[in-house]
Parts: sequence; C-alpha cells; structure tokens
Amino acid sequence: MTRVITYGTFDLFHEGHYRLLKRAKELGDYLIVGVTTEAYDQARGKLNVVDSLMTRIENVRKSGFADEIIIEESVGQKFNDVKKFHIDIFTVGSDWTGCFDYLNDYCKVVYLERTKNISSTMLREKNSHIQRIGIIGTGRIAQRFIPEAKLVSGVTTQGVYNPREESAKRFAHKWEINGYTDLEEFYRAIDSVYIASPHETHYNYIKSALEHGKHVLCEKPMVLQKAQAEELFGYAKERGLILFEGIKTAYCPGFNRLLGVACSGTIGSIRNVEACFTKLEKPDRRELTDRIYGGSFTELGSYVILPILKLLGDDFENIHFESIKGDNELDIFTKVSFKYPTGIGTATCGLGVKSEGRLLIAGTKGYIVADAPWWKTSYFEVHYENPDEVEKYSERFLGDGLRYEISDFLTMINGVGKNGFKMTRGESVTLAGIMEEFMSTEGRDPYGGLI
Ligand code: C2G
Repeated sequence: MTRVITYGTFDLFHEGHYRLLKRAKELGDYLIVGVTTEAYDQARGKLNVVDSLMTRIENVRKSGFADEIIIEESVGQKFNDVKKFHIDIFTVGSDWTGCFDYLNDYCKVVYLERTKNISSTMLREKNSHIQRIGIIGTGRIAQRFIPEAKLVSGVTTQGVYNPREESAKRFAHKWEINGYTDLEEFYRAIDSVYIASPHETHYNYIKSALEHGKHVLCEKPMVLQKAQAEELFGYAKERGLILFEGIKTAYCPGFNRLLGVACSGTIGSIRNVEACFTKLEKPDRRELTDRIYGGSFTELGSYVILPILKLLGDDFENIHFESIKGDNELDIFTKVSFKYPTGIGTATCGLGVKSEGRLLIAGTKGYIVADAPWWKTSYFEVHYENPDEVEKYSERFLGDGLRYEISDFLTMINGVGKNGFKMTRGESVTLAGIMEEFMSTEGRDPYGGLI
C-alpha cells in the first residue's frame, strides 16, 4: 500500500485545492492531509486566512479524497510525520518546488503542477470570492510579488501581461502563471491588477484597468503629476473601484505602530522629521540611465516623503530640492526640505551616494529613532531628555513585506477593511504633486521629454 501525505491551509476551498487533493490521492492508495492551524499560519506569515480550522478541515473532508486528516502545528512537523505515518510519497503544489527536497532522504517528493486558472464560477460560495490578480510588467518588483501574494489567503496570481511576447512568456513560465500579450484577453481573466511597469506607463495602465472595471494596486510613484492622480482617483471613485498606491512602508505593521506612538503625545508635539534612504545602484541600471524618469528621487523619494506627510501633514509652506548630479545629469543624491508653520521635514535619498538610512522624529518631549531599514520597520526606540529612559518597540516584518499591502488591498476590495488611512488618496495626490515639482525643477517633462 502506497501512503501519500500533503499539507495546506485550504482556506476558501477552491478548484486549485480540489485538483491538488485529487492528484495526490491518485499517487497512491492512502492519502493523509495535514491542515495548518491558525497559530502555524501566523508563525509562517500567512495573512488573511478567513475560514476557521474546523471549516477548512470540513472542506478537505468533503472533497472525498482524504483517508485521514491531521493538523499541522509547527515547523519541522513534516519531517516527523513522514516517519511516524510511514509515508512513501510527500506531495505539494509546484509553487513549492525545491522547498521540500530535504524530505527526499526519507520518502519520494512529488511536486504537482499548480492550477493556473481559478475561475470564478467554481468558487465555493459567493462571499468567498478569490481575487484573481494580474500583473502588468515583468521586472524585478513584479518577481517579488508572486511569492508574497502566495502568503495572502484569498488572492491568486492569475497571469502576467507584457506587450513583449518573449518577456511575458519567460515570466509566466518561471512562475507557472498565464502570460498575456493581449491586454483585453488579460483583463477578461482577472479581477484586479498589480502594476509594476516603468513609472511613465502607470497612468495609462491605471486608466485602462479602471475602465475595464478592475481594482488597481500600483507601484510607487503611482503617477508623476498631481492632476493625473486626482483624475485617476476620481475615476476609481465613480466606478466604485479601489485604487491603491503601493508604498510598502505605508502598510507594514511596524511603521503603523511607530506612527501611532509618534502621534500619541509621548514625544510631545512633533517639530522635525528626518528620513533618509540610500541604495547604491549599478550604473547601467534603468534607475541611473533613464534621463527622464530615472534618478534617486523618482525611485526612492516616495519612501522618504511618506513619514513627513504622515507626521507633519500636507500643508507645508514651501518645499526646496537640492541634488547632486551624476555624469548624465541624473540626480544620484537628493535632499528635500519642507517648511511647515511649526515644523521642519528633511527627506534624503540616493542611488549613487551612501549615507546612514535613518528615520528621526523629534518632538517637544523626546524623539523616536528607527535605523535602516526603517522603511521595513521592525524596531524603533523612543528617547527622552534623561538618556537612561529608553522605550524599545519591536514588530514583525515578514519576507519582502509586499504581503501587507496585498492584504490591505484585498480587505478594501472585500469591503471589510478600513485601511484606506494607511495611504490616503490625499497623500498619493500630494506625492504626485511633489514628484511633478521635482521634475520641473530638474527640467524634466513628465510627459516624456527634456525641457
Ligand atoms: N495549490 C494548487 N494550485 C493553486 C493553489 C494551491 O495546486 N492554484 C496547492 C498548493 O500548492 C498546496 C495546496 O494546494 O499544495 C494547498 O494550498 P494552500 O492552502 O495555499 O496551502 P499552502 O500555503 O500552499 O501550504 O505546510 C503547508 C504547506 O507547505 C502548503
């Protein structure tokens, strides 16, 4: 008798789960299914699991393929289960290829092809709708999206669009999703989009996605002109769609905790915010070669402006940019100064100059400091006049952090979240306005030319 084991969360049970269990059962005679507990999912950073453990077990049972159901409670359990249950074959979907090769010493490991198309007609219940997200763009950020989206229950990455067939095919093959070169066909297969294409293409893609009734999560900077941001948010509102700017810091739990502490009065009234983020970039990269849309500020400015807008607001009296230029006139280092009626903000970013990445918030009673990488906030300290008095705060920041914005995007779409405050329309509009002002001081035309 061949004994097979597989594991999963099996939340919002869908055809991908059904097909996996069916093929797992066909691999042998006796199938054991391990269903993850809430605590284990929390520990491995899976967000947004909707169904209770009982419901998930019941759904696996109803599929009719499991001869035995166990619960998976901790890391390392698989290894012990394989021995304990005399397992011949361990199997899991191919989105985990390579991850469980260590079990090969004890049993056969089989990765079954994941189901690419989750169709809305086969969903279990109307209210457990799985968001089928499509990615526009096949660059480095798009690559990071898929493993992160896998850890948000209730979304599936259905496909990728790139007008260049070769790029679409390569990306789709690597991540086992569908590749599209026809935008209409792409929109027909999905419910929402994640836009990770070059900055200058965002506006047109957002507009067309909204026109096709799709919710949009767009990488920062969403657009480089204030009027465009206002227009797009207007469109989204009219159509009842969600439009989110993806600045991952804004959605991460540690950063929100830091904002909460900063605004709670413990450091008094906030008077100064300094944020710095530098990342030495290879000189041949798009970020340092694109004469119109490249440079430090368009690339990293959103991160360093964010805490200033969050803590000091958008009613600054004036804003001033100072940049150091590289050989091709692109800014390799930029410092932005904000003057408020009762405060000062300084945002610094660089791709060709290295500095200490730090977020410092100074108030009338004390200050908060978060060291690099504060943009993925996991630790910060509160200091007072008495140097011995220090409060320390830690928060989990898992993986690449994109899962937090994907999770908030999903809860907003499902109408169960009130997370719009994490990155408001007003803040995105102000950011677009600041980008526009920077481009014009640099003599760059956001419409695509050099003035
Ligand atoms: N699956 C699939 N096709 C999909 C979605 C999921 O084949 N479109 C598979 C997964 O690869 C996994 C199983 O269905 O084998 C359950 O998926 P999830 O509920 O998402 O669980 P997962 O997080 O993959 O847990 O210890 C847990 C396991 O490592 C897998």
